[in-house]
Amino acid sequence: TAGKTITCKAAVAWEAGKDLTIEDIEVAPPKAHEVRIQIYYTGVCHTDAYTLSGKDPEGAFPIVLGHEGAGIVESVGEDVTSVKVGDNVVALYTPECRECKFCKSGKTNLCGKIRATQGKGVMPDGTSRFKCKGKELLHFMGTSTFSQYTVVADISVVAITDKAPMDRTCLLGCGITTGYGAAIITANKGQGIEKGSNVAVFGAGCVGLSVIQGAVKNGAGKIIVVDVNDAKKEWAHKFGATDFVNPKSIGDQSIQEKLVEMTDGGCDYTFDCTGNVHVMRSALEACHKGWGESIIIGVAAAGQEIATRPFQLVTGRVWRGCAFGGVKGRTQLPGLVDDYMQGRLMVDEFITHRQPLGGINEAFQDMKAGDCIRCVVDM
Ligand code: NAD
Ligand code: AHE
Ligand code: ZN
Repeated sequence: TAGKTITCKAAVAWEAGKDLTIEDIEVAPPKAHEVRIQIYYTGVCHTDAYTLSGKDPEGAFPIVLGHEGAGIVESVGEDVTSVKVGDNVVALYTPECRECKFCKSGKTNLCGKIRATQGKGVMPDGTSRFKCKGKELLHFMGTSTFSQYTVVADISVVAITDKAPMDRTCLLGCGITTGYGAAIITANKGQGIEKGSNVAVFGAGCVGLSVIQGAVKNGAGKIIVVDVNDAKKEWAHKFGATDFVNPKSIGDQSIQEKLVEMTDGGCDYTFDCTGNVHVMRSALEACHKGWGESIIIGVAAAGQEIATRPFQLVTGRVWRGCAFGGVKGRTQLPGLVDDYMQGRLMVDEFITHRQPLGGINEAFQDMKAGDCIRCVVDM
């Protein structure tokens, strides 16, 4: 198949707000510095639903969504040296070129090399590798994992051990890595949460539960989970939370007052894993005066803004945020896979639902129901 166009099935989003449709699409061969991957499994993340909803200012259609995928390299274009045919890989929506200003800064995992074209839904040369019914389809987040074959830049993929099951490793392509990395890398300016820190995690979905795992790993003190869904209490404790608070069940007290009371003055670290801007404010204001740090992970729709009194920052609280947990995918993801293989990182536990590719719209429905942590789609 190398060098030839492949026709395969993909879930296509033709329009915002509409169901995806399974189509036969044509996937062109990879050009120089590109890799064609056969996707075996993909997770469905809230960010896919966010872009499909039409609320993403970068969202354009028709598009092949999906960014939490694992598969095997089918072919490579010229000058690709980082992966080879047959490698088991995870797609990286946060690439790592190791040569741009961002990559060399040592201060961030955001890579600047292809961000502009990635945001426009095209490959680095400005064109698409996908076609359906004579129309070009856009790429999504440089990954487009809702297709049986996809083409990505060589800096947007990492090889991992073939011993790890791909129906699990796909989840390291976004949700799990994002929360875990936010706790062990992004917090405390790249150092991660210190031992004994009191932590609050707002939202116990895949991302929030992964923050808990990172907090446990770094020896946090209290790990308080805040969620409006009481069914998340059991989940929170399973992953190592020490306390659970439903903000709807604390009477007249605000959630920030409650957390400040529970932690003798405020949390050392709080994490927004909801994407709700009001929650983000509570998370900041639940921080300890003088040093408490709040990390925004949730993605909020276009037009939404965060607010707080500047006094909150004047008195030492810090607002921070991250994409992909601050993790440098090509350098650090293989280590996370090892952690999983050695039993140091829970992954299997996140999979509550499964669907075949034909059931991908049900996967979106599953995700919106309160009992789903992650739905894995078998491509
Ligand atoms: P999820 O829907 O599975 O989990 C969100 C949780 O928040 C749910 O348990 C829900 O009950 C809870 N919640 C909702 N409103 C709440 C409120 N007002 N107070 C407290 N809890 C509330 O979502 P997820 O997959 O874990 O993703 C969480 C967010 O992170 C989404 O916005 C997603 O788009 C974003 N995300 C960001 C990155 C990144 O790199 N920054 C990566 C992945 C996901
Ligand atoms: N296009 C959106 C931004 C969405 C967003 O923030 N995406 C995160 C990853 S979410 C994964 O589930 C991200 O990587 N951000 C950094 C970046 O460079 O996009 C919008 O609102 O414009
Ligand atoms: Zn995601």
